[in-house]
Amino acid sequence: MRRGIGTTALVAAIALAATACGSDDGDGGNGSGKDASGELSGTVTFWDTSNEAEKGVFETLAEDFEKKHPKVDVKYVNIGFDDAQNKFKNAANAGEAPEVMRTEVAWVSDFASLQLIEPLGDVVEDEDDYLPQAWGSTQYEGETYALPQVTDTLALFYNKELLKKAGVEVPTSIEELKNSADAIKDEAGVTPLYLRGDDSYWFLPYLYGEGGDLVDAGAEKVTIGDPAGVAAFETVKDLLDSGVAETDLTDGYANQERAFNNGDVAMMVNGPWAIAGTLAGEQFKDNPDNLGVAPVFAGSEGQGAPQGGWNLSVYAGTAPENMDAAKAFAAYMSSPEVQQRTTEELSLLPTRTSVYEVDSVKNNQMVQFFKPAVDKAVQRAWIPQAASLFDPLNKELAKVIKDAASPKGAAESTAKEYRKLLEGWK
Ligand code: TXT
Repeated sequence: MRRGIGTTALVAAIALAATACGSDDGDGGNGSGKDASGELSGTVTFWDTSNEAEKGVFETLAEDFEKKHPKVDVKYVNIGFDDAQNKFKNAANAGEAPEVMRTEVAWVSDFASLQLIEPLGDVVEDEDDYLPQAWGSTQYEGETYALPQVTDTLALFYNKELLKKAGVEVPTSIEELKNSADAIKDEAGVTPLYLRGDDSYWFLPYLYGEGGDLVDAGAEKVTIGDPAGVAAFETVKDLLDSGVAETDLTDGYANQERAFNNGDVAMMVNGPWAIAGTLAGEQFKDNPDNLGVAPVFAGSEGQGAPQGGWNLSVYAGTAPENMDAAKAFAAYMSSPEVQQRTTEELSLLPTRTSVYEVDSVKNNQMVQFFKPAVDKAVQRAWIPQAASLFDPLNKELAKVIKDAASPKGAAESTAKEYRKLLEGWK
């Protein structure tokens, strides 16, 4: 298998550095991570957060690294997404974190600010091959702390047959969604949209659609409490109260996937990580062309979807004899060859410009949709608190859905919690 340029250059650089260090024992005597022949060696535990549909591919990729480096033992552990951020922090504070961690874009600055992950500026040989928006999430205080793996955003997944049965077009705005709702309910006999009520990441397109955002990091200003924030909560409440959308306050991801895959709803908002699971669903497994993907509908002030994605970071407490192998593994999982495989096998979006030039990637229908979408995804504030902004927002969104808070009250309460998290922000 052809190694990616990045990987070859990296492994050569590490081997050269090791030789320069005069390390030839490989048993960690002077922390080289090289055996007598200069071959990479060591043990790397990799905590992977990929989902059920993805994890088989990521485990195989980890095994393939061992085939390239027989003296490296990679221990693949799938830990799922839900509480992975806390799990890593707790493990790191106990000195037991994995050498390599699949790190969500909002976790890098958090882990780096706590000095839990290793600077990786010496590892990268081809920084200019990364998409700027993906690279941006790896930076903290001018240093590189992670290597990009996949980038993503939210989009509108729709069931072509159900919309055709209703005689409606794919809605490009919330107004069009509302205007087509009766036809979808009456002619196709399903709820038009599943709206995630238990995860406020899915609230962001409604906020961006009203011209708002959670914060203005440049101005160190909390903005969720502004009129756009109120309007976004009002939009969500209106869609649910009018029956245009349905939701759940728990298990939203699974409920959304089941409702859409079974044809109980015509549309859902989701990302590239959901493609594999959706195409295995009852409505699409025998007819993949029945799945359509379009930009998330616009609001009254514009259209927008958030940037998400995943990087690889290396635990700062990695034993010296394992550090070279950990860095080489992180670089491999961020390499062109691995990114090409995760697109070919899972339709995930690469973070490297060079990979988009490969025919199998260029011709992937989901890439053809999602690449323009990620190129215009709304950049988020990669501040250490970025991840923590969702907990208060989740609580207020649930209150609005349960009629336990007004849209205005929810927006103001969220803003108040943010000002506690972001000391000194206006
Ligand atoms: C804890 C944020 C977005 C995809 C697989 O892994 C909380 O539980 C925080 O970061 C957003 O970017 C996108 O790729 C797929 O492979 C605990 O109780 C925390 O995670 C996230 O920042 C993601 O970019 C994978 O692709 C607190 O004490 C926080 N959780 C945001 O998370 C996208 O992530 C796929 O990921 C603790 C959480 O809020 C997240 O949305 C994600 O979809 C993944 O499965 C301390 O504060 C509540 C929220 O969902 C969206 O789900 C998930 O499907 C924070």
